[in-house]
Amino acid sequence: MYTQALDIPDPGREASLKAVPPPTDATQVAHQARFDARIDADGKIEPQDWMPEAYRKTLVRQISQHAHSEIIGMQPEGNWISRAPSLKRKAILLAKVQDEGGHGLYLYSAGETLGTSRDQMLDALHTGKAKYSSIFNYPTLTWADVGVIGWLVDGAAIMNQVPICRCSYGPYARAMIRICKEESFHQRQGFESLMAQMTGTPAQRAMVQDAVNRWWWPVLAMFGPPDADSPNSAQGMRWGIKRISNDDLRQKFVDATVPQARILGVTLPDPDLHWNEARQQHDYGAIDWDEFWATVNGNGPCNSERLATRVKAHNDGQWVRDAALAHARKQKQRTLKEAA
Ligand code: BYC
Repeated sequence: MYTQALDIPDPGREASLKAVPPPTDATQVAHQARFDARIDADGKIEPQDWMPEAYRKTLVRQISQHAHSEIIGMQPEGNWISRAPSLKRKAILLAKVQDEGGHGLYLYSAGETLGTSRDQMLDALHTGKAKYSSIFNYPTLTWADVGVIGWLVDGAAIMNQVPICRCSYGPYARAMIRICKEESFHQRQGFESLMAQMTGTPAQRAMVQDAVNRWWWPVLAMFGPPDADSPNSAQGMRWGIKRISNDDLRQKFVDATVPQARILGVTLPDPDLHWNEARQQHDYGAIDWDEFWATVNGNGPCNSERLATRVKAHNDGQWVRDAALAHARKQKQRTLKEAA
């Protein structure tokens, strides 16, 4: 359903941008030149390789935010597990939410290869310093929301994440390959669940339409600010971390989703959404960026609830971490005793 094609922008476009900050001595210059050559050749940077501090910092920022999004993203759907309408839907939802937790763990591991500990990343999340995707600060009011998250939120996530499979940082790129395969299943189960609801009663169809109306705009904003207002894009593209811009991904998503909405029989809530014959793409209406920034900055409908739930889960799990550490200490002592 989603293309694996990667329309990488014209390499000449960012040719004048170089990694920041500029190197300070001859050794640094040589390291930087090797790094730039590897990036220019579309090669991979691995954890043991020299890399500019700004590249490392950008990756820690993006990978940890991505991991946090997966972990916080378990909540909106997780609270429907006990209310799923059948055993089949419950089993699917359990597997999906568990997958999201797994994605968070692969991504924390990828982040750790850059020299930042999991505790540091979690601390940044729990103290509100780190960002996570704006989309998970919206409530799931009905069962249809769960299907819409699969169809639209996972659909947008795939669109954004497939290009990251070719990210210049090896551990992140490799983690994304497995994650994208699982996201693909998530997207299809969401579509299939909505299809079942759309062939149900008028009330069920209305419930799906209502969920689409509430999620459509936040999903479009999920791709990030317009390119002109995206401070990290140019450097991210130069480093091969980001392959396709926020606006280009958003456009690809709109173009892929319109025919799917038609098949489902739902209306996308945008009177300005039209096929533009000249551009061979859809035009769409204005996104409310004030709402996006308010949500990103902690003032969305569920920000405090999401963070409080996450911090409580972490604190409630302290005894498990303590027990695991105590067990590891005992094992070590036993091994030392046996060796003595
Ligand atoms: N929400 O310069 P920009 C999933 C921030 S979860 C919040 O364009 P960049 C799933 C941005 O961080 C998958 N903040 O930034 C799980 C930056 O602030 P900082 C989630 C956002 O990095 C459960 C500022 O705005 N996917 O699939 O070049 C159930 C300026 O932006 C958002 C990922 O995490 C946002 N939506 O591009 C179901 C993908 N957008 O950091 C599904 C990985 C922007 O400078 N991340 N900001 O303070 C990325 O691809 C990029 O980081 C972004 C932003 C496209 C998100």
